[in-house]
Amino acid sequence: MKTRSPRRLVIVSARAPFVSTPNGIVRAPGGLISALLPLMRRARGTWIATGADHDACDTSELPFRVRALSIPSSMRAAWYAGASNGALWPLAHGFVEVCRFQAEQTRAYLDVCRAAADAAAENAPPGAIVWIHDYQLALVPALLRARRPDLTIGFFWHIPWPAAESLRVLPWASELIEGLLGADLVGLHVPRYVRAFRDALDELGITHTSDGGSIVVPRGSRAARIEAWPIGIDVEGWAKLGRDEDVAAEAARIRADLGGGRVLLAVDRMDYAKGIAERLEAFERLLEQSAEARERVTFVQIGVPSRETVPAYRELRQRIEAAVGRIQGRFGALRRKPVHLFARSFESTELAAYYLAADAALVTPRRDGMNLVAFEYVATRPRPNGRLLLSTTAGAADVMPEAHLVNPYDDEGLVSAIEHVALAPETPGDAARMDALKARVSRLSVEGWASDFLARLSQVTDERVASRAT
Ligand code: ADQ
Repeated sequence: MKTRSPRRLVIVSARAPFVSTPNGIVRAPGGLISALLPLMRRARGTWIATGADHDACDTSELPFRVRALSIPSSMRAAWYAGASNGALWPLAHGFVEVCRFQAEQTRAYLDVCRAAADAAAENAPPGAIVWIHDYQLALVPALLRARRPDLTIGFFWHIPWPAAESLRVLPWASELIEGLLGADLVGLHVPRYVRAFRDALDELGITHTSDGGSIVVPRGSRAARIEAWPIGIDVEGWAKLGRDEDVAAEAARIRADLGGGRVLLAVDRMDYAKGIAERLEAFERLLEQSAEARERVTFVQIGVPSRETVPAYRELRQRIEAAVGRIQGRFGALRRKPVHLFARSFESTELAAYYLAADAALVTPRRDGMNLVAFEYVATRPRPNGRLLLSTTAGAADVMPEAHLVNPYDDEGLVSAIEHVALAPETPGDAARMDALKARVSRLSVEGWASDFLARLSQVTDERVASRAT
């Protein structure tokens, strides 16, 4: 698709592009921020962040503005730890039993969305493009549309779209959908989620039509479109790290330190949806069953702590640490540690060294909107070696069919899939799979994703204006 530099752009997200650290203000981690920053620099627009710290928003030296909203801490907790991560997140990932719906939290969610919509309305010049991100801000499109019908509004939902059956338990499902339909274009990662969105519209009796792969929902004189826009990563950035001599030397040191056997790697935010505890338990069963695994296989789990104000996340951390301690106690020896857990954030050079060092990456979330680690592992490897084990329930599985796919809910299947990627003798088929995966990932650049989404947003709005004029 032809890309053009977006003009008059406003981005609304829970996270700010910068964070304060003990070493000063630095760019927030993650590919999304890296993709949006160059667009924002060119557009000289405004970035509105609802969950940011104010110190990190003094951007007088930048060609764009960052506005952190002042949200009282109790409201912020009810919106973020409550409605967003205690209700919408588990709902979208199929953990309905974990969901807690509390009226006070729903009110806070609405209040934060309203504050974000007000800030966008005040900061957007006439006819500007506003791009809103993620499930923490799903009501913003309709609230903003009511205040500023002149704007072009895009929304991207980064997590799975919930099945209609799950969505039925959300007391404000209809408000959620109506909130999103305030946008001109709603992006989801894969066509499977677009189909689930269509089911939700059917459940609520909302009229819609199909146009190719997109759903069109008439809303008065305009329409909202729902489409699949698979996100990517900074492919060249990761590939460059993979070719770096220092990174390669560090990878060799890691392998040597781990004893020279087979190395399995997992990298996640510590989140129950990522299946970390179940993966460790499956690895434990593999060690029970296989003497070869006990002798030769080491599993490295890198897990950055996350959302620790939410009880389910604190419990998860304990479960993970208990599993690691148990495995070590049962199968470890003075000079042999079968599992290593790093519960902290890594620099990208460090991560790249681990990606290079690993014979296989275990990307086995219970459910995941996409999963960027699967892409990063593949992109970092200079040669077509290594194996990727990937859950069928991650969005990434839809765009990486050559991975070793596994159903993470099939306990025995998970153990044998881990055994296969760890120990099966290498065949020419392995290189062919990795070559195919590398070709797929090379087409998934996050910068292209962001500029193509914005170009599509301008296009659907131009079509609307043209059809009104005829
Ligand atoms: P996340 O749930 O955060 O994103 P994911 O897509 O895996 O999940 O991205 C995690 C990112 O954090 C990766 O870039 C990874 O390198 C990095 N990371 C993880 N652990 C780290 C550590 N210890 N140190 C440093 N970096 C670490 C949400 C959705 C996903 C979707 C993305 C993008 O839940 O499904 O793919 O948004 O839309």
